[in-house]
Amino acid sequence: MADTQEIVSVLTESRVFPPPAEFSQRAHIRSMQDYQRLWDEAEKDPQKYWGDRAREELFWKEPFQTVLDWKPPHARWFVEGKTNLAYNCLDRHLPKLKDKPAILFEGEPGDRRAITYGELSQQVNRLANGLKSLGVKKGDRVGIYLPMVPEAAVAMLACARLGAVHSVVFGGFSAEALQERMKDAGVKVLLTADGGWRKGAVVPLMKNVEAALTHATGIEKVVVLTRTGDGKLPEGPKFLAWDALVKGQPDTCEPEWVESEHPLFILYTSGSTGKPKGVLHTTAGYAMNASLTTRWVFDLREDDVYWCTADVGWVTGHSYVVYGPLMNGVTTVLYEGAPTQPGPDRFWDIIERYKVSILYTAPTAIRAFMRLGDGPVKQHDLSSLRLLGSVGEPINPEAWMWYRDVIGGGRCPVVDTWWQTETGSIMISPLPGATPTKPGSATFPLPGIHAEILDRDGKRVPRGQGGLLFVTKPWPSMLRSVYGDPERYANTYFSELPGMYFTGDGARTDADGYVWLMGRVDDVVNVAGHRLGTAEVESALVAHAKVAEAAVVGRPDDLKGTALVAFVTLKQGNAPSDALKKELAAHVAKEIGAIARPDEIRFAEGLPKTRSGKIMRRLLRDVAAGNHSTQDTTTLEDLNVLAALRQNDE
Ligand code: 7RM
Repeated sequence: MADTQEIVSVLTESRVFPPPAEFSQRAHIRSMQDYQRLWDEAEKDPQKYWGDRAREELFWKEPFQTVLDWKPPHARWFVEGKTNLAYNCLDRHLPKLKDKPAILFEGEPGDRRAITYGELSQQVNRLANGLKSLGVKKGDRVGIYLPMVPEAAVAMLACARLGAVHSVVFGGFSAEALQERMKDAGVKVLLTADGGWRKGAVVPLMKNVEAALTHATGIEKVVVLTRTGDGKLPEGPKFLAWDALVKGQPDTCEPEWVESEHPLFILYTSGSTGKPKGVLHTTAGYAMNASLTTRWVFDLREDDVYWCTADVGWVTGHSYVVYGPLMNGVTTVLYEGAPTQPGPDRFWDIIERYKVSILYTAPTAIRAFMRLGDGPVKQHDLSSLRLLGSVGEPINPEAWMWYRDVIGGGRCPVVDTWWQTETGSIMISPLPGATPTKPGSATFPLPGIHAEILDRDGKRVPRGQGGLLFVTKPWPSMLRSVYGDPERYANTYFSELPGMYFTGDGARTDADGYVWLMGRVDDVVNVAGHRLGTAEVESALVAHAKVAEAAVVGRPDDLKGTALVAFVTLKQGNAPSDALKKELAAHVAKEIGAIARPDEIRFAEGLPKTRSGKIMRRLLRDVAAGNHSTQDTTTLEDLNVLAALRQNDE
């Protein structure tokens, strides 16, 4: 791990946006005093604070006696309690919300379905009964490899109803990645589809499943939803049509009342080595935190139409497309396809038609829209929006301002939410009715979340100075283990400072105590003795009028230790030139200081990204250094991008 004792933070942001008065008046948390009161309560008596939240947030079949049993690094929350997550998402709402849309679905080709809470409940129960008929029991692992269709949510909820452990694999992953994950998780039944729609083409899910099954996986049955084709199944006794499985199944299925710590899901995430980690989450603590943070951070109201654009294959899709919104009884929008299919205004069209009130998306998408200009946005009435959220990577102030002004019409608070697959739910974020925001800052940890910026000896770093982001006390939705590898769990997350969760991120606070994320600590570079967060240099570059996107990495340098290499994509209508390189270098020097001036600028048509849109800086480091990477590229969005970057080698 990088030594980040003195990460130099040079980006300063002086704009502050207090929450609009009308927003605060109606909000769940209305002022910084309210926030502070909750924070103090949680700090003073965490057992009481979390115990109260758990009782308020969830239906308990049997109450818990012990709020927390903490034997670092192992936590057990709400120990004796029993509950069921599907019951909390569906059954308890039915008396009031049976006819309210739970899911508004739109397929990429334009097909639409509104599914009420009552209908969703029926579908979940039928599938749960179908899975039972295949022998799926409490604790069995079920794989889910589906496009973004309502059945993905149905599948997750059916597993939760039975106490089966789901492991969703993003539909964009390859056969190889799927096989590796299914094998590691010991999946018995896989729920998939013939295909899904993405960018006007079919994603061949079934083909990938067949390829995965040519290797050992342990999968006994594959249930296939018809989405894109004619419903023909592959040959063999393993395959079964989804429709046939649910047909004639009773639409009631008694929920399995599971212990609080019963495993809920395994979700694979990349680590610093090639082999992905199976992050394990359990039931009650996860559910409580997902429910609470969705309501507080997005300030949910009964009549909200809420749209989180993440795929269910990512943790954001788990917590903020499916479980969080459904536990709160709101209407959640599910869109299958690409943001700019068939045209650059698809998102804005969806928002206008469904009167979306809350939009939660990723900086990479925001920058892509910015690159297309304001035109496509202006064709639509976005006045239904009242709140905007961002997640996945640091959002540069320029994109934040564009999001606020152009998408939000200057009226909607922006919540920049920091969290991870491992944390299960949002950890650092504004509360939109309370927190004055600063573009680019995730602001403050939520009540009860002890996010602290420390040096390697565990000492708090002074304000303004960068350090390592730790969570120093357990929280209910924390991961419980790396599936099948408890040692890796302890080593990856709890070995930097004993008993404290290490996030892998660098961060700083400013003079007002606001938290600024500085990227992964392995993205920190040391240039001529100065440590810089690469995100800050990127942010400066993106602030230039001609730049669409930028990724900055270090390259070994005889003189400076590390030289800065910037990969830059330009906004439409701008051509690469040596003059522009000079202009950009000067711009960074002006924005941040000479220490941050890139030593080399390379123009690119695109940047290599993971399927979830994170720039793969490791790969870029290899390209910058002229190495041919042998790294795992299974999550790379477009291998052509990488080939092109290598060809540009001078
Ligand atoms: C939810 C999610 C986690 C990593 C995390 C950070 C980065 C996420 C923000 C952010 C700055 C944010 N889970 N990250 N959100 N960085 N500001 N608001 O993305 O497991 O896939 O990624 O993403 O580096 O460690 S994740």
